[in-house]
Amino acid sequence: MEHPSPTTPVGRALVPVAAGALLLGTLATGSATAEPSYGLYEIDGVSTAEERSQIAATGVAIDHVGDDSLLVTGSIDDIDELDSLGYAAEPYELPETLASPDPGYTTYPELLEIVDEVVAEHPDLAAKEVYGQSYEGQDLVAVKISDNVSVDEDQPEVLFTHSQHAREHLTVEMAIHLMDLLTDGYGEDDRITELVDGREIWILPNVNPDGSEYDMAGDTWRDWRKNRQPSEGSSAIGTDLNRNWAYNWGCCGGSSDDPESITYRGDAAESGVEVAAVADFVRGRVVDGEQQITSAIDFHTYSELILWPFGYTYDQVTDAMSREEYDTHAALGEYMAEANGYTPQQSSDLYVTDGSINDWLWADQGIVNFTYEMYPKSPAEGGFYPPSSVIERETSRNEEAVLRLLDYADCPYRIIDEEETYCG
Ligand code: 0X9
Ligand code: CA
Ligand code: ZN
Repeated sequence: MEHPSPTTPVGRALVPVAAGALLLGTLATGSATAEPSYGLYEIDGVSTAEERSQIAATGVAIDHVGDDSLLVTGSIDDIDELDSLGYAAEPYELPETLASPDPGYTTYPELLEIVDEVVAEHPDLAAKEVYGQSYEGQDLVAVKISDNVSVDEDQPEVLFTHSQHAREHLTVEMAIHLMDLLTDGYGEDDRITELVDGREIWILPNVNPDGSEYDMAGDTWRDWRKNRQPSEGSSAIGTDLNRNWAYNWGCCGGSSDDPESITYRGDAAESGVEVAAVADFVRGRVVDGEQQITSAIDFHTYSELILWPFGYTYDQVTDAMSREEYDTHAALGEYMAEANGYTPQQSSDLYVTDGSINDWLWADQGIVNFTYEMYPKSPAEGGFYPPSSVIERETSRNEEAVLRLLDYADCPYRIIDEEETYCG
């Protein structure tokens, strides 16, 4: 069933729409419809991770952490709950430069064409694998990049996942940039040639195509985060895929059990069809009892951060994360951050989340892994919707950082000089 767009059609991509109009239009639809209405709010006087986690536990998404303030996306109900906790949230207007859907960003049909082109141009280096279907039945595609790409060679594997969150379109551009870098750079650049020869690289360029398409399909961006799957017993649409992973799912107040919430964790762990498909794909990389993927990055926007597990707890060391394992994540995260200028930290330093991909990839699969929160650093630079003119600069910016992860993929523990213990 289709629901009317909350905003007045003004002509796709031609007429920039002021952010205030978007916000008011969104709020005006009320909270009882099947399309929950989310708004952007600022909360002042918040400076600790504990306060931020308490705020996130109401079901809002924390979009940005400032020195003494927060930006959140949430429903009116969430804002009422925050008010009763003593947090005053004020509607926040994005800068006027926020554009309506910008044709410089790649749509899902365009992405599928690009994937086919890359594979056609580099048949020995790049291969496409359909690893499942989205809720709406679109193909979910993975691109493998390696020498002898059609053979499953015994080489360390690296995973890049993109666009769990629909509105984080710059992450899809990052995937395209990596595909081009690793294929066009092969035979041109010695380091890239060696890495493509010695690794098997999996790029999942958009794990939430239904959400992306929905976010782009209106006359203004829709600020959509979740997938497009209905929930049991509710007319609300969408699961926050990065709260739906099967490690300590829903454990710790880091997600919402309300289908209307923008951080809804889903009806059960892996109930999100796209999460189940990616999780099956990852489990499928276990060969002879050994997970082939050693390291991974999950790309998000925004705030310019490199984050590592765990997100469900503030503790660094747990039964599932030894001191050396933690130190490996921190050292690799810091080493990559030197290259791109992002801020490295444990993900719960920001706020507690549960059911995130980071926690599952590490605790369930033993994969050393990171979340990148890409450009911009602040909402004033466009938040989730920077102009497409930044794409080339902000994707190139991560080349060296990504190559550093690929360098260490033979044995991430090498970065703390523990390759003999862990990889010997
Ligand atoms: O909340 C998320 O899922 C990620 N941020 S976003 O603004 N892209 O939605 C951050 C995930 C990393 N985990 C934690 N911060 N715990
Ligand atoms: Ca190979
Ligand atoms: Zn995200």
